[in-house]
Amino acid sequence: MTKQNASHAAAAAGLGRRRFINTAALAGLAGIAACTDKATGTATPLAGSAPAGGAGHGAAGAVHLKPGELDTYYGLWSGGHTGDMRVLGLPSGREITRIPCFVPDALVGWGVTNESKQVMGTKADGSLKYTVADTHHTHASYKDGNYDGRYAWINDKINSRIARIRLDHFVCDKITELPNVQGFHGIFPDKRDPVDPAINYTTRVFCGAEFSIPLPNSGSEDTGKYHSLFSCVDAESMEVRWQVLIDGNCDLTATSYDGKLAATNQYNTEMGAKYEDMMSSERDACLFFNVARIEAAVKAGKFKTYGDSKVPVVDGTLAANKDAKSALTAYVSVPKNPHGVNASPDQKYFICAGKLSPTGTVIELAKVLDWFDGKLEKLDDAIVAEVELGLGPLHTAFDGRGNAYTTLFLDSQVVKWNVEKAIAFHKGDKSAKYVVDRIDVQYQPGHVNASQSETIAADGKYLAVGCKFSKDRFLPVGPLHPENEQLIDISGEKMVLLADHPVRGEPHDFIIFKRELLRPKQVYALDDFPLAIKDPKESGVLRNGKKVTIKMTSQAPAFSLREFKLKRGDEVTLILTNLDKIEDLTHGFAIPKYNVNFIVNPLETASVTFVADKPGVFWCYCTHFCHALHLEMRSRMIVEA
Ligand code: CUK
Ligand code: CUA
Ligand code: CA
Repeated sequence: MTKQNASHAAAAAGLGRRRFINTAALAGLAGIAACTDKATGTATPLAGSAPAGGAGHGAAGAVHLKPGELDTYYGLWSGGHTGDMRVLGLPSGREITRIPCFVPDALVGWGVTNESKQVMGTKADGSLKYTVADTHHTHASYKDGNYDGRYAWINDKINSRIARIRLDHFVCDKITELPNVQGFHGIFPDKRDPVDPAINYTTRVFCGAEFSIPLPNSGSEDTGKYHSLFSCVDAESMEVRWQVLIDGNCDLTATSYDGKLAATNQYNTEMGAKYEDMMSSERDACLFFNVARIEAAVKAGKFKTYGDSKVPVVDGTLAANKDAKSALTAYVSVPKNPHGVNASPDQKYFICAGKLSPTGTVIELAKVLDWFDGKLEKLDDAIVAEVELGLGPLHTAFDGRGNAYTTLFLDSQVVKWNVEKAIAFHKGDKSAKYVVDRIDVQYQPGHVNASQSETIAADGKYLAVGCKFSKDRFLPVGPLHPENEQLIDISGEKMVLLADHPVRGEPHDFIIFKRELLRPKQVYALDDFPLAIKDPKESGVLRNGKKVTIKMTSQAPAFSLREFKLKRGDEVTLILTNLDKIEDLTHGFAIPKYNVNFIVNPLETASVTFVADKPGVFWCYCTHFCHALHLEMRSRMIVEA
């Protein structure tokens, strides 16, 4: 089959296959007795080449931890529409916590306290700028090619924001809104500095914008003038360092281990406004960025700015980057509306999954660098393999033993394939059997990730698959199903399905890392908070006209102020420091009818600001169970009319 035919076949089969799967699943429900594995009770409506359940396999026991037994891996899961990051323990799949980022959270008072509102961003009247989000991708900071446990980042596609999570406290401490873009999607930190060898850790985070817009965004209908930008955010300051104006759009993002290259796959090189136009070409691109050259261009003043933004924007369009020796960007042609781009742990390749083409494309990074150096004449020769994998390939993970695992959205499978064998096959060795195994998943899988996958320490133990549908996998709960996250044992030659766990929609992406790499602190330091009230004796009500500051501390089972008096109309800021310093001794503080509730962890300080507009007596109470006298832990707010 020629590449062109293959793409057509895939696109056509794709639309048909999806219909088939949906009806097949329904048929599966109707005829469940006929297709239920008696031993496991697992419905297997899809016929496949691999067992759908882990029956009879010793590995299945691995996910059932005994009470009190700890997981061996952390999973950082994107929270989807809930705008948070979820922390799972693996292999159990237990959700341990959620870290609110973009959307208010009632447990901790995220979006209620002044400190969290400052991180989230407010309007002039003090209310939150945004209260919706759509997170897709989460990645963590690196040192020497492995996770270093400092930070994680997560994107909000709706409002083009990037949030940073401090992994010492598991809290979001900064959010940046990217200028000049819409549909910020892919995200990936760099793994070292391209110029200074001493900087062997993450200092940049790359962000791809999926939608193209007019610059400035004037509301123009002429899509010929629309643009996407690729952004670089400083990992420490979280300011946008620079952006690149490109042809086509961005989607997912990957970075090389030497820090020299970042890339994004492009599915809309056509710059179409309708999906038919976006899939009209047989090939799109994987777009590479030469990080050192871009930063040199910025330094030399070769940039523009747009509108109010001061961020330097360099020209990465095709026309301006024809000369390899000075090019900032390189557009490598890959088949039809590619999806994920992933960096192999051997540091050599980026793999682009074909989506509308049934292929995976392997791009050798050394050859892309050769092109930039003028040593490789044809950029497309950087492609060392383009092999058929199955229908609807989306994302790829790695086991550190030379194998790649790619999700096939339309085939509802994960395919395990050997990268070097695929390269041999592509070179002409037709005896090279690069497909090692296939496993059916339930159902259509999007993201996939393996333990430590995109690090030099990929350990090939577990593979998690984010399945977009969960028909007949869990107890019915009405029209909205959870997604089905499946865990697969990849330690052997054949993949073995270990477990399903439901997650609230829709995570998209996640990373899995060894628990030793994270050493979170359980208790804050008082000095972490400038407003900290270090001694209960500092408590009190300070009045300055209508402005009132209440200082309070908590020590189980009491707040330092048993009551406090306000006048109607006072503008109140209440500061609460939890002086309990014992691990896990958290207090809450709720004010009825004032829409206030937040928590303070051991030695944490938080504040809220409100107008005392309702006269009366209000029992402020502790909302977090802390003590046998938890219910008695209160303070009385008296607002005089
Ligand atoms: S995208 Cu969702 S399955 Cu946003 Cu990473 Cu591929
Ligand atoms: Cu303090 Cu409950
Ligand atoms: Ca396209």
